[in-house]
Amino acid sequence: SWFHSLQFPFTWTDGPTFKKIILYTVRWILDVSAYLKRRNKGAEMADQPVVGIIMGSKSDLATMEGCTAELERLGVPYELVIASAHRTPDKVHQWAETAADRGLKVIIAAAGKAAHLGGVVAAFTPLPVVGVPMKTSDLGGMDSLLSMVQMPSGVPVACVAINGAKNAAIYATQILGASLPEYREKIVQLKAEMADA
Ligand code: RP5
Repeated sequence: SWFHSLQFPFTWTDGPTFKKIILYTVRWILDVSAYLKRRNKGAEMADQPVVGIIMGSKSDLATMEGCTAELERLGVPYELVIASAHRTPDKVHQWAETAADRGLKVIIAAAGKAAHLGGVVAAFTPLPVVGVPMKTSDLGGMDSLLSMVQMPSGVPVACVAINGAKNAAIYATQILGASLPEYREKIVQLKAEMADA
């Protein structure tokens, strides 16, 4: 081969040993650069939100902290926006329409009363939408629950319990875990912890 035909005029070591030194050095450089590439890619992925949380009002935030806390515990990067389907419809439209291209994989939509936010978001994105019906003062959240769960055929919104913020986080992670082993592993761990408790 071209490598074996190289001539080594050096006197401090014989040809074969010198070739080995070069070979090991080149291999080492390639290994280190591959490792650095993997590490940088990992860092980029870690920063990239994969779950998008949207909620209709600031008043939903306290409840939805149960969702963000669980996503953080599970190591799932997320982005969060407050936008209302009836008060700021353009903002909802723009956010939902660009969600998939921004790298999001699942959407969690929290809203109360005539809770149409999840359905509106689902209309603008191919991503799966999980709704969290907020507990309300007048009807206890039954209004939010029925609004979300009764989506007409063709535009589904999955729905957790009234104020089921934590379950929405776990469910979103399970959706991610269907194709990404690192998230599936988080759910396996979570289940093992629950069994131990
Ligand atoms: C919905 O109406 C929100 O999602 C919230 O749950 C409910 C009440 O909103 P605020 O009047 O507290 O802003 O849009």
